Amino acid sequence: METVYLNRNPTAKSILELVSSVDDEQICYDHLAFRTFGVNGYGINSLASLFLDYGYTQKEELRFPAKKLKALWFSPPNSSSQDGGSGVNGPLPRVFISELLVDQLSPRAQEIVRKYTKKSGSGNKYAALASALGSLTWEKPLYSEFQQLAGESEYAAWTLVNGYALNHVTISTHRLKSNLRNIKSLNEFIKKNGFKLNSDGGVLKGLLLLQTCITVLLETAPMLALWRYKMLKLFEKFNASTSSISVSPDGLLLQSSTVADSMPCSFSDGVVESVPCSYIEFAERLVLPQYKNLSESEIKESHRRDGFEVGNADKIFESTSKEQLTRRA
Ligand code: OOG
Ligand code: NI
Repeated sequence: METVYLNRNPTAKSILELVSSVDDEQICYDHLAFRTFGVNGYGINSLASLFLDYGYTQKEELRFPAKKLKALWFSPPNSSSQDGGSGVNGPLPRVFISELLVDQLSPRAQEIVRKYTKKSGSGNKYAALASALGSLTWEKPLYSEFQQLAGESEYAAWTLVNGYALNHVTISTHRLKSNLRNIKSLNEFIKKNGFKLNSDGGVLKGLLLLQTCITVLLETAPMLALWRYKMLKLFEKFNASTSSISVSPDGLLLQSSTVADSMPCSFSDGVVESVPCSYIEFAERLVLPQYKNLSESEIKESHRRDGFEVGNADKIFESTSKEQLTRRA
């Protein structure tokens, strides 16, 4: 799966090379992520079964009502045999799999998704194999069908042309050794080298900040200390958002991602058009408050913030959106 991903996504490949040119010891993957159609047995479970059979454990569910998505994440079995290598040869990553709630789409969009999953035969049984081979388990669609889906759900259009391909790998920044272990420094480094990061509209966020400041001011007007504290927190969060980093409400999970690469796709009607492929993500998991007195050398992955966050993920999904792909750097 990683080989297919690196061959198709020059940005992800270059960034991994760039990071290892500075931090040559080991690059650990925090997680791997996949997208699926939640219909006729083609959903999360079609891919999850392989990981479950190899000892992964199912964890929390995440819901994205506006995007009509649901996701599950899986934690890896404890294994120390692989701890020395890089990438897929390193410590086992978490796995994040989402599915489109196809029943909630318009009849026309449902028709397209159901048409291709039906044509796939028993493709869902070989989801992981298809991902590793880089093949779709259904035929290439018509360009008009791709466009129709894209108008309603960019996730649906992405999945129709990319199938079970790895959607992204995530570099675990806190497990790096150089100053890139700080996600902020890593982001600056990536931007300095000419790569574009996924960012959510800065201007809108600015207005939102102003509005929130006024609300907080009104709420806490007689309590100066509290007001100062709340403002400080607000600005911290705002700074993170304008530098493309998503922060979980507890402040312990920090994530950012690149904008997806594009590839020409030959549709079944002969049209060749560029479509979004995959991107690369960065995650920094901070040490949980109850372990903050441990020394640097004592801190293990299990002492850090685990899991995923709906707010962060909601933004990361946009890494393959047209808005991000066509945005000026
Ligand atoms: C997954 C987006 C969410 C995360 O780490 O929260 C995500 C996707 O784009 O399919 O990767
Ligand atoms: Ni991710």
